[in-house]
Amino acid sequence: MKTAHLFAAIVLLGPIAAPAVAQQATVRIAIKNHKFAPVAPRAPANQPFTLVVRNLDSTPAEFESKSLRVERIVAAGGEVAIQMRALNAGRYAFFDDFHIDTTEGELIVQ
Ligand SMILES: [Cu+2]
Repeated sequence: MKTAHLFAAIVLLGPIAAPAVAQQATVRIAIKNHKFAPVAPRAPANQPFTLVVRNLDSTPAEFESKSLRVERIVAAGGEVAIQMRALNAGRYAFFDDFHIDTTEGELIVQ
């Protein structure tokens, strides 16, 4: 029965989940020496995308953006993948809430 249930779940989820993942863009941002790289990453407008924030520093960071409504702690040496909703074209400021003085970035959605 377990095998049959698993098979049924794959059949149900497969066609819906696979195309959505394949089409979605991934935007990557790294944090190094308490600075973002790139400082102004670009993302596609009007479509959901995945934002991956990788922290290369040995201290935790908190990726935060008021306009994007995101606030996520990124462990030292860690990485988070944030599912973003479709955004209008524009510029969305972000920062590391644990190192506000040195971190400043802007997501350019176009
Ligand atoms: Cu915060």
